[in-house]
Amino acid sequence: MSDTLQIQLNDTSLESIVEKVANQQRLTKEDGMLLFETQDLWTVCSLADSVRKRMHGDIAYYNINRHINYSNVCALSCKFCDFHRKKNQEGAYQHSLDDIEKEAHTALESGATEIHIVGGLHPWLPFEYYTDMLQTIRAIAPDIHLKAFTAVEIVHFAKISKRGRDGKAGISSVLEDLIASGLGSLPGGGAEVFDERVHDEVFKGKIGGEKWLDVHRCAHELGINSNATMLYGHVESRADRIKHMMVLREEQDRAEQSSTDGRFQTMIPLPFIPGVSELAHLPGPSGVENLRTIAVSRLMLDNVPHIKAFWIMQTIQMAQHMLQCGANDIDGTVVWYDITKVTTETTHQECTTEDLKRAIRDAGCTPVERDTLYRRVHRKGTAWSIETRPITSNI
Ligand code: V47
Repeated sequence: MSDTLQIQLNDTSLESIVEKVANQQRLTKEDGMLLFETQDLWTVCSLADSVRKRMHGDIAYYNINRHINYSNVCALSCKFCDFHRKKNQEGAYQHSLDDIEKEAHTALESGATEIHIVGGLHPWLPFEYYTDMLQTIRAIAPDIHLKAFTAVEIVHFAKISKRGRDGKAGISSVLEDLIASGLGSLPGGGAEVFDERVHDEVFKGKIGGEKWLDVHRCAHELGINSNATMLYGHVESRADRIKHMMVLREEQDRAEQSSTDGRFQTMIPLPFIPGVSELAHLPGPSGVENLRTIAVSRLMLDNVPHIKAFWIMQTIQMAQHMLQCGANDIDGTVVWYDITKVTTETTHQECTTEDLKRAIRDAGCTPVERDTLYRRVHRKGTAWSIETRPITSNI
């Protein structure tokens, strides 16, 4: 038994990690590998749970949101993706601004605090389509936070608006236009795994880790927050996952040491869902690997406040387990989601607030409705207001 944390160790090689966690010391990449390789999963999850409790007490978050996938037409053909279609291919779609307007009205009427917008790299839509989309929603629902466009889309916008896809100036100028149109923060998508071998094997043609980080750095410098994802359980190794986490941790350190206001708020490990992608022959990660990856993320990313178990990809049942293994957020009501489908064939993937709250309570936590920036939402039916003071988290 460790003196400092009441954990029954089955693998004594974890002793020094237990001490470090108890003393709030930073873990090394070697520690990270040990956490991935040990048979003592119980200790790994218990340690992550202790960190989650220290940071957030018994609070776990959900939000009332809606996802909009505006188009699945994409110039890229990432092997893990079964969302993308080529123009004129069966199933290809692109939503008009009228569709977006209807969705904004529905979001407003349902009391959503966030709309999460992402799509493929559409080869022909002009940049104005995206600024118009944000402005259209903003005009209908000025209080709803718009978390929109992955770093991959931002680089694509710099290219189609002829600001150059390589320079930081072009990226910043695109972000400035989007912010002026209503953008509130960047979602974490498109990071995949920061490794060149995996990039070349699975998502060649897409921006790599450095460019992805450039976009998020620009966003942070412009004062908006962002999230980070890691797509795992395909052809990457556990060492690649640790490297990915170390890169994110360093980037967050850099942001903290600089005078920028924006930060990574949330890390979202995304388990590869084979679907009918080109990698459909792979099994995808097991439930146990999913638990472990959430726990290791919590332990390694000591400077990122939130770890999200995205219920759409993890399932609500696994997300509940994850609330006891390091996660403190399960995302929201979602409603429409087209990128992955785990338990359904349709894009209608919705969880009611009652079900989200019950799932959180059953996992032993207290559900708190948050907005995108992790401020408490006070709600009376579909009317809501935000407590401006952030909820304390001991990072
Ligand atoms: O960028 C694509 C991933 C991402 C598959 O920021 C896949 O709060 C698994 O980033 N299996 C989009 N993953 C989702 C995303 C996200 C989700 C929830 C919350 C937030 C947030 C961000 O999904 C893509 C890609 O990395 N993805 N295909 C697949 N077959």
